[in-house]
Amino acid sequence: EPLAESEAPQARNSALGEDALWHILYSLGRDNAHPDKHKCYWGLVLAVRDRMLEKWASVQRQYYENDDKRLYYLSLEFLPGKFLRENLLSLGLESEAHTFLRKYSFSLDQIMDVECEPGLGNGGLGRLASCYMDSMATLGLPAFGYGIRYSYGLFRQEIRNGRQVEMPDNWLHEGNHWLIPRPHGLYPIRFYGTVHEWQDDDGTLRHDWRGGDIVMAMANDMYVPGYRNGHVNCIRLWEARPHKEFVLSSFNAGDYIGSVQEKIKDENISMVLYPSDDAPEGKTLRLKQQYFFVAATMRDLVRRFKKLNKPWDQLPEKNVVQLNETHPSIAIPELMRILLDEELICWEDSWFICQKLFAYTNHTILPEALETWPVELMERLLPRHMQIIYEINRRFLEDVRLHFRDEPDLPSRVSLISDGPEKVVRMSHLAIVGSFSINGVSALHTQILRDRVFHDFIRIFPDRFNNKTNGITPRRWLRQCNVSLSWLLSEHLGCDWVTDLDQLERIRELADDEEFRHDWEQCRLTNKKRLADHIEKRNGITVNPHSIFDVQAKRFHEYKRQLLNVLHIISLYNHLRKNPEVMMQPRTFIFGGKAAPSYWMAKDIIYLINCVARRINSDPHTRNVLKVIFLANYNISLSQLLVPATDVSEQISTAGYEASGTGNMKFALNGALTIGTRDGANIEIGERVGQDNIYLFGLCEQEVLDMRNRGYDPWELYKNDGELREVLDMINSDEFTPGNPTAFSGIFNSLLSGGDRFMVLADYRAYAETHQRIAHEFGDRELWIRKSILNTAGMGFFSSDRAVREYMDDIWGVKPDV
Ligand code: 26V
Repeated sequence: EPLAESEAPQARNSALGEDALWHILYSLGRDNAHPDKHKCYWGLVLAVRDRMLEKWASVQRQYYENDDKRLYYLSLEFLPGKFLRENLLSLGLESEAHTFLRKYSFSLDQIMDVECEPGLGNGGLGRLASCYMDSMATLGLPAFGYGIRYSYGLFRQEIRNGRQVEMPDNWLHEGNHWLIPRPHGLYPIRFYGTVHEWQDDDGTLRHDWRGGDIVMAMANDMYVPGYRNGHVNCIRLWEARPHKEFVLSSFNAGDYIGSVQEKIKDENISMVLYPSDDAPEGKTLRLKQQYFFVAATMRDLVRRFKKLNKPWDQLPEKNVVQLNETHPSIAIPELMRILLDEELICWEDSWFICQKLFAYTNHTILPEALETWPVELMERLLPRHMQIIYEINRRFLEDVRLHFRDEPDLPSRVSLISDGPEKVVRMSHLAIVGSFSINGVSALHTQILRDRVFHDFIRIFPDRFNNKTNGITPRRWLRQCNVSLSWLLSEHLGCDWVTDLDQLERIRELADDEEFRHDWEQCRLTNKKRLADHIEKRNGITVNPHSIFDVQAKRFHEYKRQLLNVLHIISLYNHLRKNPEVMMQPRTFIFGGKAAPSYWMAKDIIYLINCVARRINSDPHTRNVLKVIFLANYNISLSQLLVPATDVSEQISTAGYEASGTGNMKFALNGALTIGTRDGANIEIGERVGQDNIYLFGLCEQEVLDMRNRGYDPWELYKNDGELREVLDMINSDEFTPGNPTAFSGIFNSLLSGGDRFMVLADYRAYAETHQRIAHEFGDRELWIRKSILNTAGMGFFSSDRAVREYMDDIWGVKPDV
């Protein structure tokens, strides 16, 4: 908690390098005479950390003194990427770091190899949380991130014989000094147990949750500096620790091994991130993770609030909680439990406080991704919460019946509990009923929430729904990952674009300047060569940096339609083999992404890509014009290499399925042209960069619905499109898997039989034609570079600074404190 002014630490005034050397000896206990790159890295980390900590301490004090309203951002996932370069940049310490490293002949790039990346998220949702944390610090908001310190992040992906193999990501094996453990002041978190009823002096019925198992929650803090503004915020990640008393009682009973086993079981809760970014697995451990981190977080919030000595009704005036998806939505009944059972506040007042405190962001409309939990499980694991959920529901449905008398079906549709063979709690309904704000993440997505997914709720709570189109941080996704382009931009614009991305508009006129276009192209080429080197090293394949770098990098999912991309690549290959004399624009197709370990279809698609790649890359007739690369273990670091080197960005989900996409923004910001469907934020990107500078194709969301209603018949397309048929027949033969003709029959059937939900073939022709246009226009260098510049120029809107400002003004009501 905030230090009193007199105890405030003195700001460091020694040189960064001096401190690094000091830390190598005194903090790490290593000889600092001739530090190797590991020592230099760790020494630097500690020296940078000192500078963040002193700022953090003074910022905390400031929040307290200014009685600021605080934002709590609750997320089961964060994907911050590597820290060192980002933190040096934000703190303005880059050149000091270079000076230090030069003394020992290391570059920052070499040093960065030592750092491992925290993979505490699956993809878009976790990365969004990190972009927002960066913007909140840069805007100087009193904001606190909360999540779990998983011992194992998302699995490391290896490709063996073309197939994905999952390896554990033991990211903490060397320790991690960016994370500060706080072993003092742990919170006990209860599971299972029973609810006891009692009457207070006024005869009011009270509840008390007792017994069960206790697990301790320990904080690990990660710091997020704002960009050159002296501001530092914190992401608090909870780690599960064994409960001492519990262990002791078993010790006394003489069961030594048994008690140690219990201890290990408790630590399981924060052991590993669930590696699926859709279909929730419905496992008890996952629900335990959710409650564990939420309960510890709410304890922190309540503890800080109590120190202010304010009446409870001011809790929502001094705090706001943003729920990243429904994963932390158990926070709503948890706060109710605290207010009702511990603070003895009446239901009406407690519920009033809750509904003013919480806000919920939805990130998906895939029905299988909407979270539910069996009532039976909830009743056992969190008996008091289940009672509270029943009561919330009872009162809510009573209200609904009263206001919508002529709609007898409405209550069952909006109920927090669904009937069916197994009763489940619908977490999205809980989050909607318990929040004052519900937002989608792109204009189209929010519209779909209004029209379809949450249509009933729009009528019940018309004022709660709003849109906040996603954004990305320009610090990591331009300034840091694309140094050459950043310099060029700053040369013409000054440096303010880093925190005011709308400034990029001013390069629009430079698109007509030949010299600028030349410089632009050189930057892009530098980045492409760097990627080509990486591909050579990792995949042993030489690619032509002048070819079109066409990239699809994202999680593997049928709705994202990596298959559409592969089908087209195969047809290009066929075309080339049949017409060896035609000149074709050389193309390099690059894939990256992980499949959930139990998602067999997605893993087959990865296998197909690798088989097609092997075949095409080894064909001497086509190898100068066509290459297919699968980059293993796609993560933030790899993305930072890929994004600035991409010419064509593939954003080809079935319209209506991708809530927003944020990769689409990263590529376009760095001057890639998008080939995309009218889905998620692609639509808004088109509006900002101009329709001439984006390649939108295929069915729009309404057309997808219409076609589904009319009856989608992929066989018809198969029969009528000879080129497509040939490709599909190749997949359904041993063409890419000699001797094994059924390797891809699952994929073949998914596209043709059973009416493919994602309608891959429906968009095939439009997609292929659009690619033809792209190849043609890429050949016109002036035209292409102009379009590339206009993409960057138009992307200012997609800064996470803009997005966070909208959240701040429309939802949170917090103010910058810098
Ligand atoms: C996540 C998880 C995580 C692990 C366990 C099971 C489970 C079930 C559902 C979900 C929902 C994930 C939703 C998600 O990641 N959505 C993505 O969010 C991005 C940021 O808003 C957005 O850009 C992507 O379009 C959207 O797919």
